[in-house]
Amino acid sequence: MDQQKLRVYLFRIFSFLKWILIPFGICLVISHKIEQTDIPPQATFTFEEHCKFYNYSFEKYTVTTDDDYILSLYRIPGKNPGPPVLLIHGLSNSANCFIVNQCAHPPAFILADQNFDIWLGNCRGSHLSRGHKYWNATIDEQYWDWSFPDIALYDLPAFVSFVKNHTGHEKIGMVGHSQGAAAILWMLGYYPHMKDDLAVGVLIGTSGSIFTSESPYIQFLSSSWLHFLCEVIGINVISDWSDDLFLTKFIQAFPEIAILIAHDLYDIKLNSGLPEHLGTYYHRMRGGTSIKNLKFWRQAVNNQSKNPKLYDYGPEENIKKYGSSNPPSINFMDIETPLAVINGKYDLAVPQKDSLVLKESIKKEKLVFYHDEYPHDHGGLMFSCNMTYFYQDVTQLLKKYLSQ
Ligand SMILES: *[C@@H]1O[C@H](CO)[C@@H](O)[C@H](O)[C@H]1NC(C)=O
Ligand SMILES: *[C@@H]1O[C@H](CO)[C@@H](O)[C@H](O)[C@H]1NC(C)=O
Ligand SMILES: *[C@@H]1O[C@H](CO)[C@@H](O)[C@H](O)[C@H]1NC(C)=O
Ligand SMILES: *[C@@H]1O[C@H](CO)[C@@H](O)[C@H](O)[C@H]1NC(C)=O
Ligand SMILES: CC(=O)N[C@H]1CO[C@H](CO)[C@@H](O)[C@@H]1O
Repeated sequence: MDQQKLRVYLFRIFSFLKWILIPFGICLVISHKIEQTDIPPQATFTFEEHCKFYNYSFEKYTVTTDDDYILSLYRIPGKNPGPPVLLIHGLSNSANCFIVNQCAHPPAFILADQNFDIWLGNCRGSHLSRGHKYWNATIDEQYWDWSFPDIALYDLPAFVSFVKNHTGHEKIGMVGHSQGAAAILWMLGYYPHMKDDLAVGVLIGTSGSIFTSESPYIQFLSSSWLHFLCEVIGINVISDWSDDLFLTKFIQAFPEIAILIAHDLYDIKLNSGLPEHLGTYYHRMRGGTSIKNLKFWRQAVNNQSKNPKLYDYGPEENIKKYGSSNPPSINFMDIETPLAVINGKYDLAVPQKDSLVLKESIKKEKLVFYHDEYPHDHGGLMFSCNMTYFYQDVTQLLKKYLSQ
């Protein structure tokens, strides 16, 4: 081989290799940067550590539902515990969402400071609530055979009953965010007699029946191809919590990308938040939810109805499960408990027009408060740097109805 040929040969090899070496080098540099990124201690606190750090007392209980799920229920009694208030978190989340705000006093602490006895439920599927009498969530597929109506009709009543028994209070207050607020609504629509247990339900950032979410993330989670893909691969749980910190560090290392991705649920500019908080929110907030639950929400999106239905298995299976070819439906007009509806005007996940439908779906005399103009988006209702404005209203409502 003469030198000329060798040179051409080497040149070709190099031209080819650069397509591998350059991206490989870039990946190395990026992953090094991510590895070297520091994350704040709050990002990895447990719920208990978080309470301790901010000097709030913490208690933990377990509650078994009528369908054998074993859930964790947290309590922040505050210094001078008065009437109990039960907080319910949203989709694929956990009780963490009520304490993790990094730039303002978080909701659970605001209410504890006002001498409410704060209880926080962790609904089934959340990584803080994976117990079951018979199934192991890690290995038994059956554990994940549930959807939203099961949270509303089993988890919430179990929490309410436990809190009432433990505190001896006849009636408690409830506050829910997003899916958690919808669960309160469904529970009360299905069990109107629970007016005897609840003094007031405060529904934050929820749409009730009509569900036309404009958030790309929510649309992604409810897309049929995603559910199909998960079924094919055999995944039962999505958006799960993990103790791996790679993505958290990635968010911390590349805040511009994180801000862009978070934008549709939590717009940093709107909420005057700091990019370095995003990693903490991301790590602490993922709870995990079942694919069946996402399928349920797709059904809800597809069958827009003022009287929403329980999970639709198809006519034949419905007869076996429910005794009729159509799933039972919920009528919010049956609700006899005072309700407050609170929404943000920049919320893409629950647009104002959905909120207005909810307003019309509840008996006028039971809708004791309605405000859909708070200057927040969906995440801002929990993590805005200015929580005083609307939490003053929440506190006043709870005081008014719990002192009766
Ligand atoms: C918690 O209390 C300790 C002791 O009183 C105090 O030093 C600390 O600053 C408090 N922490 C917070 C976050 O307020
Ligand atoms: C569930 O199964 C996993 C994997 O086999 C195991 O590590 C875990 O201890 C089990 N959990 C319980 C509560 O038995
Ligand atoms: C609360 O007390 C009632 C009456 O004693 C009992 O039936 C119910 O199971 C209790 N609920 C819980 C969650 O402990
Ligand atoms: C909080 O928001 C309210 C309502 O938008 C506003 O009036 C108030 O000035 C804000 N407070 C701060 C500290 O930004
Ligand atoms: C009860 C009802 O109308 N169910 C329909 C909801 O939408 C799905 C499509 O996602 C239909 O298959 C159901 O029949």
